[in-house]
Parts: sequence; structure tokens; C-alpha cells
Amino acid sequence: MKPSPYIWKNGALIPWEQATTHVLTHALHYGTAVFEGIRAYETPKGPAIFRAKDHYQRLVDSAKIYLMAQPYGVDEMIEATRHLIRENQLKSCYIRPLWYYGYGAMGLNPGTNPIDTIIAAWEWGSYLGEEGLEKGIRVKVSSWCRFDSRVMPPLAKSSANYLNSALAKTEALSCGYDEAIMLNLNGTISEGPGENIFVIKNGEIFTPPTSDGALMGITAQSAAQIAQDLGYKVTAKTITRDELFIADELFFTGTAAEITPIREIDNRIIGSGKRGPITEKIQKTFFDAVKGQNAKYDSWLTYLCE
Ligand code: PPE
Repeated sequence: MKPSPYIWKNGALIPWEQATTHVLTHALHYGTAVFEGIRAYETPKGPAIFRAKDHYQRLVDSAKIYLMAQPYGVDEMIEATRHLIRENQLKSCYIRPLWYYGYGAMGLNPGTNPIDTIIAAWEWGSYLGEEGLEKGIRVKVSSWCRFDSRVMPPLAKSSANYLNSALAKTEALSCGYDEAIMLNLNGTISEGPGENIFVIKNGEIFTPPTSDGALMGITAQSAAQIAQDLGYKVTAKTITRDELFIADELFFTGTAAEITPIREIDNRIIGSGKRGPITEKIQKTFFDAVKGQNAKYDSWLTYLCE
């Protein structure tokens, strides 16, 4: 990770290296935190935050699910993010806001602890490799299942959720793959450890519904909108593992992963074994949109100076 000069904490910018925390911070022990992952891209009008309002609204929703009081409003978080990017002089970056239960009392009732807020922003290149974006990646269906809302709320982007993701990710890496796909507790497809998944078959596009355990991905919603604008039919439906094997094309979406094609799954080659033509069109339109090169999607961008 490339450090930036500042981190925003509880209303003020502090030097990156001073953004430390007490070892008895509640969230460090119990994962009692909610967060977002957002990107800002370089555009002809300067850096622009992609779908800032939607991301911060999801942060508010995550907090609500966990009965966590909301320390700041959506507009305040957006203003703080703009300020942080400006002061860090970043052209493009990954943005990580976190609301967490801080230092105060131990034990499983988080409510008596203060809620701290940080926003960090740093330069973060492609999540699954530049080559992955172009050629596609190799994935493995994980032996780890994604939890459902009987266990933990999958719609909340909470820190604790990511131990499940980390198990799947490390297993996939240790088996020589680039990424995992998790089934839900019913045995159908949910999502990647940090990505939503899309299936293309006979010119139609499918993705599992959130009720199958996927996070309501903002990149997924953007990709679906773009695909529809390009004339494709996009349907949310339950997908089985074998449907992935015989797909014409597969791709992942996520803020970090952007739009990453999948070229192989459990050693089955998907389509022609490289980025498929429909994926390529959606990916190209997506990158144009986030980089301010397609006026149709300008409402998705929050510029630093406006
Ligand atoms: N599912 C999960 C489980 C997930 O974590 C993400 C984002 C998505 C789907 C896609 O959502 P969206 O970013 O709104 O399109 N994962 C974040 C964290 C990744 C990380 O390694 O950290 C991200 O992409 O920022």
C-alpha cells in the first residue's frame, strides 16, 4: 500500500502514520465495524468519486442493520472524502471509510463504546492484476460457503463478514487460483469474496439475486445498467455451479475488482478462454463512464470542485 499524506479521522485530517488505534479497540477484537470501498478516477475535469452517494447510503444501511448510531450523514461523508482527496493531491484512488466501535469497554455489547470514523484514500491499481482485466482470471468454487441472513446479514458490509471472504480467498490462492466463488448455504452461487458475479449465456446476462447471499454491489448495478443500455437483457436468477461451467462468458464486478473477466473455473475453460466480447463491451463502457468519458453516466460522478 502506498501511504498518502493524510487520513481523515473524526472530523479532521491527521498524518497517515499517526492514524493508529488502541489495542483494546472494540472492533479489533469483535469485528464490530462497517465500511465501504469506493474509487475515484481521473477525469478531464479532475478526480471524480464514483457513485459516492450510493456508497455512503450503503454505509448508513450497514450501520442501521447493526443498530449502530450513524456518526455522520451522507453529505458530510462525501464532503470529508472530497477534502481528503484534495489535500492528499490524489488523481485517482481507492477510498476506505470505516465506522467502528472504538476504545472503551470490552464484552459483546458494543453499544457503550464510542463510534470512530476514519476515511483513508490511497493509490490502488487493479485488484486482480492488469493482466486479469484484459485476459481474465482463474477461479475456484470454494469449500467455504457464504453465510446467509440466518447467520450474519449479507447486505451489511461489516468488517466481521470478511473473515468468511478471507478463508475463501486464501484457499483459492493456496490452490493456485486467482480468486474464489462462494456457494450459499443452499448450494447455489452467491458471489466472490469481494465481487459480484455475472453469467452470460446465449447473449443474455444473469446474476444471482441478493436473496442468494450477494452484497448489493454498486459496480454490479452499474454494469447491469450499462449492459441494458447496450441492448442486453439482464436478469437476477438463482445460478448453479454447473451453469457457470457452461457459460459463454463470466465476469466479476466490484469497486476494487472493477470489471474482471473470468477465463477459467474449476479447470473448465470458459468460452474461448479469454475475455469474451460482451464482457469487453461492458468493461469498456464502464471504464469510459468512471473516467468521465461518457456523458450519459455523468450523474454517477462527484467531482472535487463543483
Ligand atoms: N461482494 C462483496 C462481498 C464485496 O466485498 C464487494 C466489494 C462486492 C460484492 C462488490 O460491491 P461494490 O464494490 O459495491 O461493487 N468489495 C470491496 C472490498 C474489497 C477488498 O478486498 O477490500 C471493494 O471492492 O471495495
